[in-house]
Amino acid sequence: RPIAILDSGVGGLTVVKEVMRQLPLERIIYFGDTARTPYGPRPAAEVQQFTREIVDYLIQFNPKMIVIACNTATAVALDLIRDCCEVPVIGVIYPGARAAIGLTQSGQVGVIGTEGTIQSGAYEQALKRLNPHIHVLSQACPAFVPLVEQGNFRSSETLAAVEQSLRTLKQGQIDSLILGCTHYPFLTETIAEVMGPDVRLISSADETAREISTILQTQGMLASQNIVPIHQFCCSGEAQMFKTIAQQWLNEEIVQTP
Ligand code: DGN
Repeated sequence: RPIAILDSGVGGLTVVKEVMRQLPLERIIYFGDTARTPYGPRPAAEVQQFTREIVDYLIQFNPKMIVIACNTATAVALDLIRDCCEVPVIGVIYPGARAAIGLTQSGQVGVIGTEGTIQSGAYEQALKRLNPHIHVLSQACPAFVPLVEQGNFRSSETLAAVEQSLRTLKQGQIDSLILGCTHYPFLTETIAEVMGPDVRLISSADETAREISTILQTQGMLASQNIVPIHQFCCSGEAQMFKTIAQQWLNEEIVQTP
C-alpha cells in the first residue's frame, strides 16, 4: 500500500524527496492541486473543502497513511481529515515545531509561511504547547509560492522578494527559522543567504519524513518487500510545469497519473 502525500502544488515534493531518501522502499502516490494553488490567501473553509476532495480522491489508491504536506491545509484541516479517515493522517506543523524546540538555544524562533498558516497561529500554538517560554516571531511571505510554482528558485527577482519579505524578521534575535510552508525548501539557498549563518533553517519537510518513518515503524507498517517502488504523481492543473519541477527536484523520471 502506498503513502498518499498531498499539497496545493509542487511544495509537497519537498516531503516526497525526503521520504524517498529516508524510506526508499515506500511507494508514494502524490497529488498537487496546481489548478487551485495558492491556498495561502483562501478562506479556511475553502482550504478544508479542497483538502477533503483530494483525500476522497486519494483513498481509491488504498493508502496506508495520508500526509497533508501543506502547512496551510494542516493548519485548518488536519483534525477534520483525521476524523474521517481510518488510516493514520499526519500534517507538517507539529514535526517542524518539535525540531525548532530541540534546536533553539536563545528561545527565539522565527516562522515563515503563507498568510493562512500565519493567521491561524498554528505554529505559535504548537511551539508554546511544547515550551511555554518560547518567543515566536512570525512572518507571512505570500510572494514565495508563486515564484516556486513557476520554477523560479534562484533568480535576482527571487532574491529581491526574499530580502524584502524577511527584512523585519532579520531585525529580530532569532536563532532558528521554521520554513513553515512546504514550498520554501525550494528557496533554501536564497533564504539562507539572506538570513545569514547565525540562523538555522528548519525544513518541515525533513522533520515530517522522520515522523512518517517513526509512525510506520511503531505500527509495523513499513514496506517489507525489497522492490524499488514506482511512485505516481498527479496534479489538477497544467501537467508540463509540474513534471519539469518534479523531475528536476527529485532527480528522476516521474510517472504521471491522469
Ligand atoms: N505548500 C503549502 C504550505 O505548506 O502551506 C502552501 C502553498 C500555497 O498554496 N500557498
